[in-house]
Amino acid sequence: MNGLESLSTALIELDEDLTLRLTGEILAEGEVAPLAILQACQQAMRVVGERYERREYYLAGLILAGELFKAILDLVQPYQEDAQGVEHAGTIVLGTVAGDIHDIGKNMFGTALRTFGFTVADLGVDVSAERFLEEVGRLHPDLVCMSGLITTAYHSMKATVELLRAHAPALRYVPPIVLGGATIDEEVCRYTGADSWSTDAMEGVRICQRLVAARGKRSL
Ligand code: B12
Repeated sequence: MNGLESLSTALIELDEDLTLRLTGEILAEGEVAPLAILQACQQAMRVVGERYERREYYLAGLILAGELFKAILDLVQPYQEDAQGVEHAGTIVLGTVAGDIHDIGKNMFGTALRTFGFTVADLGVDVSAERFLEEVGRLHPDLVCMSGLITTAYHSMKATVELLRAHAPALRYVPPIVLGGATIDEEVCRYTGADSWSTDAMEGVRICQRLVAARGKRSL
């Protein structure tokens, strides 16, 4: 088993000490890109979720997995490139939608966006459609990005898309809307009426870059 596989197994087994020790060792060796570590851990989180679904893990397992992933992020962050010298790529309003408090993936995506020069207004979690509308009206961003992982989130996303579009005349411009989070797919995207979606932070950044390029970026 290579280092990443061992790390993934340790995270799936919720072995706190081993997970943090292996993360530290892999980072110190410097042979694996920080992003690859996070991608492996993201896959491991899916397995934790599946075990929860099969009732092999309980809520405490989800909570511990979340805490472990945050600790891994803290260890990996200093090794990631920062945005120094990167040209302003556009402005994004980001949030986890109403009824949903999952924020690990949203925060990772926000960090990736900033690394590539985007200015991100992160509204946090459990963000109502009205709050999104308020911030879009205030900031006139290039894009709106919504994160959500539970079924309830799909309805909140749809309600937010509809509210923003209903206010198109007052806003003058409704920016493209991008969805993300482990359980989002094409069907959810179609249901909500959003413009694009991804379950991967880096792919999400590329989608945002393409959408901004298609129209030309705006400044705050
Ligand atoms: C950790 C976790 C929790 C933690 C969250 C801690 C936190 N601060 O976020 C806690 C314990 C709080 C939790 C609670 C619950 N959870 Co939970 N949770 C998970 C778990 C295991 C991992 C989520 C995670 O952090 N993944 C790692 C991150 C990095 O991945 P990610 O979120 O997908 O993000 C990546 C991409 O999607 C992308 N991305 C993220 N956002 C965006 C946005 C845009 C625009 C773009 C482009 C990209 C993008 O970038 C990230 C990096 O690549 C998932 C399982 C899974 N499949 O992921 C279940 C899961 C999401 N949870 C689930 C459930 C059921 C719950 C609860 C209802 C449990 C309960 N009975 O209370 C509650 C809901 C609480 C609520 N109201 O929100 C289910 C949802 C099923 C469903 N379809 O409804 C899942 C899928 C588990 C399962 N398989 O059953 N959970």
